[in-house]
Amino acid sequence: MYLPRNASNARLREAENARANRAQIVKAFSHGQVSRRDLIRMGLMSAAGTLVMTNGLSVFAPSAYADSSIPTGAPRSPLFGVLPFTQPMPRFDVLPRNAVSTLNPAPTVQANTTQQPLNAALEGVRPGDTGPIEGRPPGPIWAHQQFAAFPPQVAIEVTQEGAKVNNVYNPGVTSNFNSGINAAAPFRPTFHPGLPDQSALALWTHNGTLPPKLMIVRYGEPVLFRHRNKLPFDVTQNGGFGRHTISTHEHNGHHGAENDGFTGAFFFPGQFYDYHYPIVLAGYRTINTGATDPRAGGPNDSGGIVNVAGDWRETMSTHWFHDHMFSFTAQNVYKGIAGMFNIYSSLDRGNEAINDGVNLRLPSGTAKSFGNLEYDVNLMLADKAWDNNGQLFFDIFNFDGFLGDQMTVNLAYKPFFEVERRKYRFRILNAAVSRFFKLALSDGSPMIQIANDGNLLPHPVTLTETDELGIAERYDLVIDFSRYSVGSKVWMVNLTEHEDGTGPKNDLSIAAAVAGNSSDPAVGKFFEFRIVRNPAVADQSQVPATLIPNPDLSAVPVARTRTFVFGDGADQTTRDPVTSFRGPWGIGTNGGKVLDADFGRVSAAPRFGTRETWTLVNDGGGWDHPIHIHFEEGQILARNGSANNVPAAEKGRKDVYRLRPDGSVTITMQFRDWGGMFMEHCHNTVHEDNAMLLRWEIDDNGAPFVRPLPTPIPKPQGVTFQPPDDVLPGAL
Ligand SMILES: [Cu+2]
Repeated sequence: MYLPRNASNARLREAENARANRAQIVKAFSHGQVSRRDLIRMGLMSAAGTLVMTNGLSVFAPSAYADSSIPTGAPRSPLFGVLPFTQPMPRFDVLPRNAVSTLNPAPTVQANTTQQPLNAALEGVRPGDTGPIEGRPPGPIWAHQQFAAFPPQVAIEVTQEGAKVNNVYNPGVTSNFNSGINAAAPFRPTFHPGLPDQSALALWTHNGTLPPKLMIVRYGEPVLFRHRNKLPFDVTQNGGFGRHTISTHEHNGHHGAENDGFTGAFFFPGQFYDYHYPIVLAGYRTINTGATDPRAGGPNDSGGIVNVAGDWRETMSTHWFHDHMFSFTAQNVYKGIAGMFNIYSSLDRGNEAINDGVNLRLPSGTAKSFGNLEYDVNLMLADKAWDNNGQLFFDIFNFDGFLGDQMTVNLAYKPFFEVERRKYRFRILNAAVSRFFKLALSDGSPMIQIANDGNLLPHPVTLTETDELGIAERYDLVIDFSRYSVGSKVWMVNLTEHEDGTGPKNDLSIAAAVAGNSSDPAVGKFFEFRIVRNPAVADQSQVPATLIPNPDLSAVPVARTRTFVFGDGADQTTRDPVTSFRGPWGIGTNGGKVLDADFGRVSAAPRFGTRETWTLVNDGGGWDHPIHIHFEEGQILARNGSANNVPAAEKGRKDVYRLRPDGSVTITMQFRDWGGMFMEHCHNTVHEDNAMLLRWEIDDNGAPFVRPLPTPIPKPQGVTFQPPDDVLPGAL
């Protein structure tokens, strides 16, 4: 939410007062000092959960200053004199890959329930209480599936922590591939060196530091990813928004549910949670079980391939991981708890020189056997807002969605990036809360899209403007800078204009966006490429005409079809204080009522080993909902009923499906290899949190699974289980 450029001083004051008033309510609400019921009684909130149209409070209240059609909420974030394109874009901070033996305590198949004294500042803790050191739900159902078959070979540890200086920044490349940044220098927690540092309560990140973290893995090398929650014990120590309990989702991991970051399997400050990522190809139990096809594999340490079982056409590449705390995902991700995850394979080696007939030789580098980052660049796009002190600001009472007014790349305000005259691969993540981005180069030059979401496309798509990236979508774009001369510049431009969080309002032409006249401050140039030199070694990378074809499902029967309608005006039929939430948004399943989220409700339970076809329907109202389905990559069969409506860039496997206004998407997925409870939700995380999310599960693969699964209820003293609050008719 933002004010127009020409807003009067009086209007700015009004907006700042409204922002401050809302921030007070948000704070009181997040601290538990007032309940939703209290707010309703005070006349500040409707029963549906929306803030009422009170002048001086609501972003939608009619203003005394009718100088704009754009809803206001906050004055523009102050820039403290900082100009765009004056700081280098930091490359991601690569997480160290350690021996599993370095983990203390050693990882266990079932949650480690060794007791520890609990900090009395935690909610519901009395002096003398103890609780388990690991927050994973205990027992066989939440044990690591196939742990003996896929023992971890690499350990990666990370914390969730308040902002602090980074003294161990590892960009994975030398300084000349990081725009001259001296990685040995302390890296401050700020969006720009000229802006104030973020406080430890305002910004929460992995390891508490910037830049955001990158995890590097490969097929055939299972990973144990240990998360330690070092957020404040006192729930009120949150800088006004954010929740100190965490569940880390690997988006879109093909792993057992115990590793998926289920929204109700959250853990508390002082606890750790072990996520086990076997990094297997889907179908490993039934396809290529002898691991004889070198296209199904991962890179070894000497340029060769380690074959693995599974379908090579299920190879994935660009993932991300982020908090998935029930009803607090938007706040926690916005606060900084998000990283990226590159998966290397025999096809996508991260070494452009290896010419073995399997490697696609995409832009990357040549120095290491795999995972070269010189020309393979992760970009995390996110719009942010900050208050008069420069501290992150979030408005949790805008249930349409939250928009920031300042563009960041890798959490740096409008940076520049130095490139050589050659091809680069950019793995672009839309990490916004509610904003869509349509990307172009300022001079209208072509880009080649090679991947959508976690997956390389069947064929690359050359374009001058991308589609609108939905929240959580990934677009891998190859840009060839050899067309530019040394010393020149070109900018990445956002063409999609928002007026509010409902979805894209308007797509501008490149010229109109570059002109900078949009009333949406996130439109226009936000990222500068500086072409600084010729490559020292000739560009050996390629973009083959065929990348990864889709798995052939023609012989797999469709066991079930289901329909999910995403809309507002949702009902809630349960009252569980932990699992059930109220909000305007919801999902209707198979013709039933549109329901608010309850992670204790089972909405669908596909049979293990089957294929289903799901149709996701937008209930209308001009909204766009980017729907994420956990666990299995899907293929889009049709948009609005026809395969002809599926654009080329959506013809690969996907995990986020934009519904588009009044649209529907028909997808097909297989449910195999792993079990447990997963989710389906809108990835406009404000919609997700309020409460457009449902639980589905694979629960019929025999012991330890039971049908339906018991719901975990996390407490600092340990996770208990209760029967589902609800099982929708036809779910099982
Ligand atoms: Cu939505």
